[in-house]
Amino acid sequence: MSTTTHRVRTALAPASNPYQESVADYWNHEMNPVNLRLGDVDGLYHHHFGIGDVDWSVLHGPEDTRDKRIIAELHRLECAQADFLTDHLGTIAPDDRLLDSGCGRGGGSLVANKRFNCHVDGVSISETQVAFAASQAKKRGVNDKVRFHLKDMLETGFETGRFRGIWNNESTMYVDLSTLFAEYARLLTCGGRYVTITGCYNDTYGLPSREVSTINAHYICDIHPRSAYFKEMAKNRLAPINVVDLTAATIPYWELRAKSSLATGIEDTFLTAYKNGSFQYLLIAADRI
Ligand code: GPP
Ligand code: MG
Repeated sequence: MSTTTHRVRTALAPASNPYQESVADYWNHEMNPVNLRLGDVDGLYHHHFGIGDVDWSVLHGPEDTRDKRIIAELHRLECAQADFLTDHLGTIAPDDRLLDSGCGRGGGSLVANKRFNCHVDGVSISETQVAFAASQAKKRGVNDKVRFHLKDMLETGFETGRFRGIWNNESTMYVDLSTLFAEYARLLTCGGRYVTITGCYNDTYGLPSREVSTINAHYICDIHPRSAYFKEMAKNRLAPINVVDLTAATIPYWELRAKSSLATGIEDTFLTAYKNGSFQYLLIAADRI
């Protein structure tokens, strides 16, 4: 029976092994209000965390609109994170192509298209996410330039040199970096830009802390050490141009989220991991040389 299930799923999705199938299954069924209700604010559905100072006044005022104020504030901080990533993609022309690698429900692709009026391809191994993202692009009337594909970021099948820019917004912890960056070295045009915002474990702490292990178990991922990003970039023609430690900037987001009715239970773990120095939230931008 389980063999049959496995065979049917493999035929539908590009997930290439049981691990990827379990990740696809998580995202196919994920319906957290902290993602859906924030996205409902303006139709930008994100799957990343926020940065910047919190307006703590949202906790005060009428009780019946408290949730609404907190949702708007958390969404503002997640949108600020998406804007910050987009700022690091460099100069992008309307004819250029970008790859949103691990696109989730597609919010980041819409942000980049709005900023540059460029082509964006988003890829995910979750059928549900791809369908949701495509419907959002259609709703906004940008589906001529923003397209979503059921594809494995490690082996996209896109042609060599297609992209002026590629980003991962909190999705590199689902894949092997050496395979990933080899694919990006192939997909990026020479001089193209790669940007990632990621949670990584801090090499100076030692090995992954209890909190990092808890985060891995929560999202079924495998958080890499900070050093692995630079080691694998250097091996794959990606030369870092910017590294920004966003750890302090993301803590207020988690503090507000922990106080909200949308908390999923992982908030205190993130706060402890950031505060004990075992975990860092980084932006890394690199040029394809
Ligand atoms: C964000 O997604 C989280 C991930 C993509 C995985 C882990 C990220 C790290 C930085 C370790 P989400 O928005 O769906 O998560 P949540 O439901 O908790 O808001
Ligand atoms: Mg979220």
